Amino acid sequence: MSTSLEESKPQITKVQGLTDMPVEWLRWVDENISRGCTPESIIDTLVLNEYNKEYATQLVLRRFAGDTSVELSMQDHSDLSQGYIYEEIGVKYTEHVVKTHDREVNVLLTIDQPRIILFGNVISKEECEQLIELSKPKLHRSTTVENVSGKAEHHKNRTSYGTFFQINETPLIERIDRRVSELMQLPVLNGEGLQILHYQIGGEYKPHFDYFSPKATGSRLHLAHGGQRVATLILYLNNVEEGGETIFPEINLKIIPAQGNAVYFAYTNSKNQVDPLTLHGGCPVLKGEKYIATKWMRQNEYR
Ligand code: PD2
Ligand code: ZN
Repeated sequence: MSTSLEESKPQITKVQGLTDMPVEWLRWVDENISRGCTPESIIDTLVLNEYNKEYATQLVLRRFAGDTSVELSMQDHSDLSQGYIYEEIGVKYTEHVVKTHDREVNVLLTIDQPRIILFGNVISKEECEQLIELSKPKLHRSTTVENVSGKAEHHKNRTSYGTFFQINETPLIERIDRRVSELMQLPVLNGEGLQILHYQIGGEYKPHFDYFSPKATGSRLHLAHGGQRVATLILYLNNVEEGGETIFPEINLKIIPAQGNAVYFAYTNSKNQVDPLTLHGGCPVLKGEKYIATKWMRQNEYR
């Protein structure tokens, strides 16, 4: 992360409370976002430069979400208490067992804000093993989306190896695509292809959002096909001896990978707002290895 703001530093008002952020610092925040820095690292630097933590957090999360209009004056700050409007988006199960066409899935944990569900028994041990074996010959270093150009790039924030399957590519993928679509209550065709990810020791995916930053120029290309991403399902294909948890740092939630379980989260409402509380990451694997399958669902049919 670049922190070379030495020349502009003297002009910066050191604040204890909330105030406007000088444009040089706003530019610095945006540059570091497009470079792929984590929100935490940017916030930490702002705090080191005596910005109020809450102010810095709100500003950085908003700009990550693409809201570059916020200069966060004192008046603006009153809006922050409202922020993302929670609607009845995504899936909400009241029953403890959900029946899909071929499998009964357990609901293990639910959170409303942000909308998160932990499922158990989503996929069998045999299916997990088959997915892993099918993916092995075609795993490649994973990429991230660069905010300005929208191009896929290798990035130190994401050190997994992955591959995508086409929708309904094989009978196994077809069965899982259908089950996942039933659980997520969105059409199979709204899904991006099932992605398999493999993390070796030290492999991680630093905290990020799965949605495309609504105002970043690099998002345009991605939003043009199928619209915004609305929800994610991460299926755990093996048990990890140590590390490899999926974390939601904004709400201090850590999901331990357990074969057959899956974590669901939804983040886009009908106003096209995206929920910054769904910031999430994959912790470094400390012992063993980690395989997951990820399904990203779009607003519309994805092609
Ligand atoms: O591997 C994970 O736990 C993880 C964490 C964050 C996967 C993803 N995001 C993803 O595939 O989007
Ligand atoms: Zn993710």
